Amino acid sequence: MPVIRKKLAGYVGFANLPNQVHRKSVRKGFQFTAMVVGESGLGKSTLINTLFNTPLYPPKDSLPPSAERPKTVVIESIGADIEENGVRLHLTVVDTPGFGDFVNNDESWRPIVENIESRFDSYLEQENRVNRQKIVDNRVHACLYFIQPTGHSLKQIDIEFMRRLHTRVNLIPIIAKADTLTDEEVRDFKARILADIAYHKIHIFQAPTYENEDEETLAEAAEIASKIPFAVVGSDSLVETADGREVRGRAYPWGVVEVDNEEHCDFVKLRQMLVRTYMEELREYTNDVLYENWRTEKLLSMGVAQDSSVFREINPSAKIQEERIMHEAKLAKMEAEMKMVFQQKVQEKESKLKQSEEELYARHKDMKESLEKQRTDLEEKKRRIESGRPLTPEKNATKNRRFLR
Ligand SMILES: Nc1nc2c(ncn2[C@@H]2O[C@H](COP(=O)(O)OP(=O)(O)O)[C@@H](O)[C@H]2O)c(=O)[nH]1
Ligand SMILES: [Mg+2]
Repeated sequence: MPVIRKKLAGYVGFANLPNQVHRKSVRKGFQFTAMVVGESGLGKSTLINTLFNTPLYPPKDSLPPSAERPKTVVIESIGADIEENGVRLHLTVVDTPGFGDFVNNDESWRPIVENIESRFDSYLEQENRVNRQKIVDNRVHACLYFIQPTGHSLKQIDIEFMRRLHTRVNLIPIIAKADTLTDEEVRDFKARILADIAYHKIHIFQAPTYENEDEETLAEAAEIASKIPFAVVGSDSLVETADGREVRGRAYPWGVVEVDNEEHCDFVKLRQMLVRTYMEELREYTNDVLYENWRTEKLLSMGVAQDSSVFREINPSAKIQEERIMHEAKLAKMEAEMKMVFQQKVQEKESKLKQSEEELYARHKDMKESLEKQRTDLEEKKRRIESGRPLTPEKNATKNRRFLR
């Protein structure tokens, strides 16, 4: 499975992610893995290229008729590092060419389930390591399931696939090549697909709504939800419209179907859901529900009884609270350390001052003493002069004697 690394250009929309998540993940960058499933020729590769605004998939080499076609579903993944407004995203697209292309497709879903579970396995294995700092999250966060634009209803293989996969991955059903259907056909087809999905109790990804959200957010969520299954048109080339605009789209004798025009298809809404609005929700649901359920099943099947004190559910608000407490403790520690350093400095300064004060005092004392001595000496001299006695008796005595002579 070769991983191709590319620097991508062009606006995708995930720079909006900081609004969705913790700053920490922004610094580290995101890992997001999307899987595309559907029969060959439904436009999977084209849509991925359209979605990420880049030729992630090179044009297909058409196989010569004599060539041996693979007999199983081949799973390939392509990776790309995208950066937008300083937000890094490591995107992996898992493609499943060959799905549904066989005479007997009864087990087409099996290699895909195995692939998804082996990614859970790898995550579990990393979680169990002593050092869990560098966990690489290769779990599939969203699975775009391409439905053939028949205009009838879901086929057996679609139902089978979704039934097998809905407990393991966020399913996002998509009507491929919607430009081959009229608006009316799309509307009816959508209704029938949703009815089938409900009838078979298939769980597709539903955007969560929270209380106390503003009207705009609620309206956006409702708008996105109303488009499921997204009827999409993919194109990696630009075409000219009748009014002379260059757009991504598909040209027909009767006109141009524009990929980025919400009147023409649901591509913009799909991208909005996948990348801008719900990338973090998809990651969270994968981690908290899909992966957690798989892990519990796996551990139970291995005979490990669930100890609720060990496998406690991760509650996001409790986690934020925990992080906040830890952050506050860190701040308090820093403050205490700073206080200590400050006190030490003050003490040093004080003892230095005291020392120089003592020195000054000693000098002052010396000077005062010597001044005192000088003063008493002078007073003594003064008294002697006043009393007429010689200042220095012995010396003056000889002098006087000489004088007297
Ligand atoms: N009409 C129409 N054709 C498309 C659309 N998307 C892709 N195609 C064409 O369908 C063919 C198969 O596309 P490809 O992306 O290779 O399909 P994949 O096998 O599912 O990966 C190509 O000729 C595409 O140009 C679409 O939205 N509408
Ligand atoms: Mg392809």
